[in-house]
Amino acid sequence: EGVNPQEYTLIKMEVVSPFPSKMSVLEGKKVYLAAATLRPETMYGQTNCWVLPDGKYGAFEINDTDVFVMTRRAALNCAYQNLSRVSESPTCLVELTGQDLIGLPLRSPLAFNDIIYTLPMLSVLTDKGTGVVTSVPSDSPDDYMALHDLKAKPAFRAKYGVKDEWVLPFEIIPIIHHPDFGDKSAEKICIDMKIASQNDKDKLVMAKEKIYKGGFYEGTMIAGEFTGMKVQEAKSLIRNQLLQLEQAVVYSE
Ligand code: A2H
Repeated sequence: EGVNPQEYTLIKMEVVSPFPSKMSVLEGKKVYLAAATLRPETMYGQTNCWVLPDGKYGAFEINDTDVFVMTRRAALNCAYQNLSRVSESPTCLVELTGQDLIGLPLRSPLAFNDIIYTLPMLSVLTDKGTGVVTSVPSDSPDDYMALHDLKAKPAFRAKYGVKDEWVLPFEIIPIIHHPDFGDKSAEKICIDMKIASQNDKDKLVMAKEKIYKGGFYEGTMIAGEFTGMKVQEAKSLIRNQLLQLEQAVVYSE
């Protein structure tokens, strides 16, 4: 936030019913975890969704049918961007914690996995975007290390009530060829730099600096409808398609 507004694409990750008891008041509505991304062209590689376990979220009315789960801060921004049933006033149908959301099964646009799960990531910020992040471990070092931690550490899964079947079957999906780091650039840089966990913040900052520019400006799509196209060109086509099919909305802050 500040003087330069950031424009995100909010990906509508649909919560599959039946809903858990804490969300039963939402039954009959279309409920989405609204994930803020700057890289809509990576959505083919989604393996899961991230929330902050201690974070505060709510289920907010967007219009007569749709409900978005996100932070209240994001819902207030939405209410000034035509993304609220009542203009300029968010309506919260139920308050939820990140922990309440863990394990929710989701259907997410463009994902090759039919169902993906909501999982804990400790680096999710609740004062950026919606506090909901979609996970693409092939191309995001943060996502790669957070999924790696859950896969490698049964005690970490147990701490947050994460079932094995929400994590272990999900493989890294190659979606972008990076000229220097290959087809799973985030995995390669994390292994090369011997990053130990999602808490290895300084190394993760360096890892991101090393791969992001090349992946975006010189990368090539190797999955989906735009296979063979430069990432930079595919981005706007994929984004427009998501917006047109109402699988995503524009959000600024
Ligand atoms: B991006 P910027 Cl594959 N807390 O989406 C932590 N991270 C958040 C967040 C939050 N509240 N909200 C969004 N993000 C992540 C995909 C992706 C992203 C890939 C590669 C790079 C990348 C899959 N995760 O971002 O600080 C989201 O992750 C590189 C910048 O606003 C979002 O886009 O610049 C990105 O951070 C927004 O970061």
